[in-house]
Order: sequence, then C-alpha cells, then structure tokens
Amino acid sequence: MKLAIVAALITSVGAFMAPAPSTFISRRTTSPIMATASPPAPAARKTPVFDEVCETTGVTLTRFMIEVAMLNPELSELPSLFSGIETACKAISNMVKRSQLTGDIGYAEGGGSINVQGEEQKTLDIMTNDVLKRALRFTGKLGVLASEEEDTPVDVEPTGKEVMFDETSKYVAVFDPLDGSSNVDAGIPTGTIFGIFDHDEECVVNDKDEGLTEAEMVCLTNTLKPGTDLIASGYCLYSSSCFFVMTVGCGVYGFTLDESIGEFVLTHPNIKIPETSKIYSFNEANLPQWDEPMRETVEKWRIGEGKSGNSFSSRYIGSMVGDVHRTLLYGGVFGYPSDKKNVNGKLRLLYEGAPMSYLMEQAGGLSTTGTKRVMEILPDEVHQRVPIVMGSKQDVQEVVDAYSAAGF
Ligand code: FDP
Repeated sequence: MKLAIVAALITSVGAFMAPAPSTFISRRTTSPIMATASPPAPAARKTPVFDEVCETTGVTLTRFMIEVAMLNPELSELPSLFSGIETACKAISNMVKRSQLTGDIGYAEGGGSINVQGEEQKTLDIMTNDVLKRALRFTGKLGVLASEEEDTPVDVEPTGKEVMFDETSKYVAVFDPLDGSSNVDAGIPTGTIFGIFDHDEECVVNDKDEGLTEAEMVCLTNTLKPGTDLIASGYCLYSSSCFFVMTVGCGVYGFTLDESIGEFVLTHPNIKIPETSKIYSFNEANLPQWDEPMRETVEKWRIGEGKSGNSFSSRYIGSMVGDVHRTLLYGGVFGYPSDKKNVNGKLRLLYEGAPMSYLMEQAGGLSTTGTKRVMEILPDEVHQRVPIVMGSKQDVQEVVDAYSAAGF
C-alpha cells in the first residue's frame, strides 16, 4: 500500500505546479449575495511544490503545512494549530474504531444528556469534544472556540505550564467533533469538521449558567463570521481509512492516515470535483416537504430529464462528512434542503455548512441554499442552521436556476 501511495505522489508532483485554482475565495469578500452560486475571482495564496519525496513517509501533513507557512508568511501560526487538530483526529479515529470494545457506545449518561440543539448526545459526542478542545488548547494559538456540543463559545486562552507556545491568541476555531454520530454505533462512517477564522480581539468567556456578559458577547460576535472569512477548513473522515481533507484557500488536499508511521500522508493532491455527475445524496424521505424547485429538479434527475440528461442514482449515508467526501471524489450533489417543517434545513452554518462549502468551492464545485451562496451568509447565532445544496458545478447551478425561474 505504501508503494502505491508513493507512486501516486510522484505522478502527482505536476499537480502541485498547477496555478492556484480559479475558484479561490477572497477572505474579505463583501459582495452582495447573488442568485448565482459562483464564487468571486481568485486572490493569491501559494501552494508548495515537492521536488523530493521521501519514499518511506511521502509528503506528510506536517511537512505540507510547514511549507504552506513558509510560502505564505501570514499563515505562519497555522501549522501548530493544524498539528493539534491532526493529533485530535488520530485520537478520535482510535476511539471510534475501538468503541465497540471499550463500551463507549450509546447515549451519554444512559440517555437524557441533551446538547443545545435539543439533540441527545452520544457518549462519543462528549468524549470527542473534550479531545479536540484539549488538543487545541495546548497549541496555544486559539482565542475562542465554538462547537456543536457547547452552548456558547468557550475560552481556551492558554494558561500556566500547559502552554506550549507563549503567543497572543490568533485564531477562532469552530468544529463539529463527531458529525454523523447517530450512525456511530453501527460502525457507519463519521467525521470531524473544522473551520478556522482570524481572531482580531482579545476576549475571555467564562463557563457559567447566567447568560453572557457584554465582553462575552464580543467573543460571540467574533465567532460569527461568514464563510468568506475562513482562513482554513477541513474534515477528518473515520471510515475504511482515516482521511484528513483540508484547504487554506489554494485548492483542496487529501491525506490518508498511514498507521504504520502514525502520519497523515498526502494521497489526494489538488482534488477537483467533476463538473457534472449522476449521483444525488439527500434524505429523500423529506422530498414531499421540499420547496417545489428542489423537488422538481430531483424528480427530473431520477428519470434522466435534467439538464445533463443523466439518470441519477441515489447514495446517502446520512453522515455529512462521508457524503461530502464521496461527492468531492466522484462528483454529485449532496444536500439538506429547506423543507416545510425545517425552513433552514438541518445542517449548522458555522461548523458544518461554511467549512464544507469552502472545501467544495476550492475543489471547483458550488454550494448554495437554492437562492444564496452559503459562504456569504453572515450567521446571527452560533448554532444557526442553513439549507444546503453542494457539489458538481453544473448540477448545483441547475438547482439555483430552478429556484430563480420559480421566483424564489
Ligand atoms: P447526525 O445528526 O447523525 O450528527 O448534522 C448532523 C447529521 O448527522 C449530518 O452528518 C447528516 O448529513 C445529517 O445530520 C443526517 O440527517 P438525517 O438523519 O435527517 O438524514
């Protein structure tokens, strides 16, 4: 397997020499939300070129991030943050893999532990949240943290001897520690999603019950940025292999955990999603409740009467990271659209919708609510939901066109 990876890397060196993808999204875009889901023009961020590749280790995520930081000095603090996330992913991968043996399955506290979304928490939801929080705290690079399992942003200002780097807070990280956790007890793929924003303000949020102080509101506001302000995003997929897929705004790069050396190794350089495809990925039980343009487009796809003329197949794991990973590699459309009961769909904007949309656009795809580009939506609250349709450019554009033709 290692040899196959090395061969793939050597043939992929050319891919690194390609210019930055034309889908680069400016972090400070303020353009109005358009009916088209197309991202704006590219800005410059440099991607490393690897002339020499070690035959034993390939290009590790650590090396990749060091080279990214050397080429883009404004990102110089990112490698240590990535190293925290990478370590957490390895730990979570083991926890998920061993959960049937260690008994870390089922609902937390035997049932009844409810997160701020009103959803019952799995044992692994809580454990993985803690792992990620601790891994990031010790990077010393983080100001504020918001997560699906936390009600308000959590202060992770480094303190005492546990701090590895004595520097001011620079980033805000948002994450979903174990996305798709309702599947985890059945051994179905799950994942961790993360998004990283610049952190301009110094602030502290205390863990307590009586609501937020004004200073804490500043923290909250700091976390609430549109996807166009993301510095980096990515996910770890816990499946047949453990994958780490990321972007820092110059394409999408996929790494696979090589357990024999304990490193993520570059296996999928410069991922590009096919422009059109034959796969859709939705919870079709909700189809009768969807907006008419959404319903009609999918009904046409089913019978080969959509724009491409392809008869689509359905593939839905019900685990966003798994479904998005397949969509990136094979093409297709993944979504959780608005429906009559859930007008904002199900997925969370800040730590699911925006980070995944950043990856999707960087891979050459699109991500829309049907009427707006997901990346440009400014969140009003941390756990805000957003309707999402993302994937192959031409197919997603077909959805956008259907909404627009129907006067939405
Ligand atoms: P889960 O509730 O298991 O964590 O947003 C969470 C999510 O899974 C996504 O990963 C997944 O795409 C979606 O919900 C599945 O929702 P449905 O069960 O309603 O299809």
